[in-house]
Amino acid sequence: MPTLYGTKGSGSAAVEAAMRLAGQPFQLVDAASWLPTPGLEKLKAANRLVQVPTLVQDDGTVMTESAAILISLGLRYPQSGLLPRDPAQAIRGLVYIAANCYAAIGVIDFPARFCAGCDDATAERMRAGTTSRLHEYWRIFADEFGAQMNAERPGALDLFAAVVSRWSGARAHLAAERPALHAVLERVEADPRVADIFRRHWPPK
Ligand SMILES: N[C@@H](CCC(=O)N[C@@H](CS)C(=O)NCC(=O)O)C(=O)O
Repeated sequence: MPTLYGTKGSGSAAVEAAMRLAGQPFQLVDAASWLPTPGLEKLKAANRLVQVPTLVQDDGTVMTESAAILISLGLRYPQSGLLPRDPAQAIRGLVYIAANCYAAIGVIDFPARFCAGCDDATAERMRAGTTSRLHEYWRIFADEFGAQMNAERPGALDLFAAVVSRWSGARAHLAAERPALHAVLERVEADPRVADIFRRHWPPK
């Protein structure tokens, strides 16, 4: 059985949901760079960036990078509907989220990695600037990819957008600035096939 390394509220939620839609069982190991769990050493061995999601296949093959994992699942399990029949624009959307939105989260979470001799005030300025840019990325995503989103039958792009927009105030920003996309994301999370996964990662307040 494949092993998925991840933890609550992290990007592993998108891969969990995708594996569910693909009908593929997997073992979930609670691990993340900031969590001293028993799974941490194995995560470190599998992924030198110590990031989740990390998916290790039965044969030991390691898959990292959310967009690549989701695309590979969509290709391997075409009946899952994770990718549309002509997947080019969905792949573009997945890479857009990974390259822009997810990367910005890395700066917001760990500013000192990107700033030599970073002091607290500089880290805060980096967070503020990157958050503002992140929200712009989401407005552009709504305008460029909103028409491709499919709340009726969520695929990889829908799941990834729902998960990554959970962070750094993006969802509230979309509610105010792009309510149509916000409504679609809420419906994606409520899909009965994956709703329990979203509720476990982000329990309703
Ligand atoms: N490029 C990776 C980014 C993954 C990532 O940053 N994951 C976060 C959790 S949501 C993480 O593990 N961060 C810990 C760290 O960078 O130390 C992807 O697209 O999957």
